[in-house]
Amino acid sequence: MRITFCCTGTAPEPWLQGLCAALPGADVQVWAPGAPQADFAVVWAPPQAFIDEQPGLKALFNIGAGVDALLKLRLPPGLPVVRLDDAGMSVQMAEYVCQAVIRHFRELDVAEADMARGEWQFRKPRQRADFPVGVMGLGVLGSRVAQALQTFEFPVNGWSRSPKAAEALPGVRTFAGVAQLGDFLHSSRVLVNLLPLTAETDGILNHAHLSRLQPGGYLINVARGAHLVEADLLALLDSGHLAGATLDVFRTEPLPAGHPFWHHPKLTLTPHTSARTLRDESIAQIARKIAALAAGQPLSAVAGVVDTGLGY
Ligand code: NDP
Ligand code: OXD
Repeated sequence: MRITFCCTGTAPEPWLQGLCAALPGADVQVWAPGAPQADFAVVWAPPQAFIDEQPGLKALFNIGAGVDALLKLRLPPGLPVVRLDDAGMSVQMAEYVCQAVIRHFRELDVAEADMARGEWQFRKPRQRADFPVGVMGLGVLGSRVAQALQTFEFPVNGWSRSPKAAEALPGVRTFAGVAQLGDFLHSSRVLVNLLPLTAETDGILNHAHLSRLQPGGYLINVARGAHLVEADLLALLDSGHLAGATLDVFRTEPLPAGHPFWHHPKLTLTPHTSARTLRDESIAQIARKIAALAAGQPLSAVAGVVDTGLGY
């Protein structure tokens, strides 16, 4: 079995060693133009030339959860695309989002600024009930985040494309589809975005939607920069309808010098780091799936197969 590795911006050696160790007997090579045909590919943002030169692939394994960049390429019809299914990302996302919600709710940012100025000030405790958190996207990451927020006793709402059974997310008030988006937003003060970037969700964090959040709203965008209409966020921060935002992802990454987000007093920024791809966990997961497919198991036996029509 031949496996080709084509991951832009990733040092290949440790991945090759890990894949070879997990799949003894497999021939694992870094892709270069003109490389021999492989059975399976492990990819992140590969060039179109890679896809065009590898028509014999049986499946593409993406070393991330989001496949928006991969699906922009012209892929052969029917080529299975498999994304990372958690692989250690959901716990990272849960800790990142909980810290952002708690930092805002407990006004820890304000306390840190006070102390930096040498001011010792107590503030009146705020009511948790006044900070319902809405999680957009109730998949692998969003559902873990929704559960984690409940351990801190925040009221939690969740929104997805298809309705969720009550027992799937106990304690979470769920909403589904475009018809219930307005009610979901209106019921939330803090909004966490964990949607995939698709034709339907591009620009979904826009003025019309963000202004439906309760007054003093707060945005946490940990999915993709293109979900957010940046000028609309700035306008709602200026008007005071939104109290602030924590942003981990941006339309252009790295965030360009001089961008108005850089020194905005109401924004907390991190460099696309809320849930990192963990190499060992990812190699173990991908190797298990490749072994299953190579042994003749059906695609339905593998978690994380992307519906390329839906875009996630
Ligand atoms: P999943 O595919 O498991 O979950 C996607 C969720 O979004 C599902 O609940 C789905 O609904 C919902 N959804 C999709 N389209 C719509 C729509 N049009 N309207 C309403 N809901 C919709 O993805 P993951 O949880 O694994 O990952 C989510 C995203 O997080 C990734 O696509 C990626 O962009 C981002 N990410 C960011 C990282 C970072 O470091 N910042 C790291 C990893 C991921 P349904 O349940 O009905 O299918
Ligand atoms: C991912 C990411 O999609 O790191 O996995 O953003």
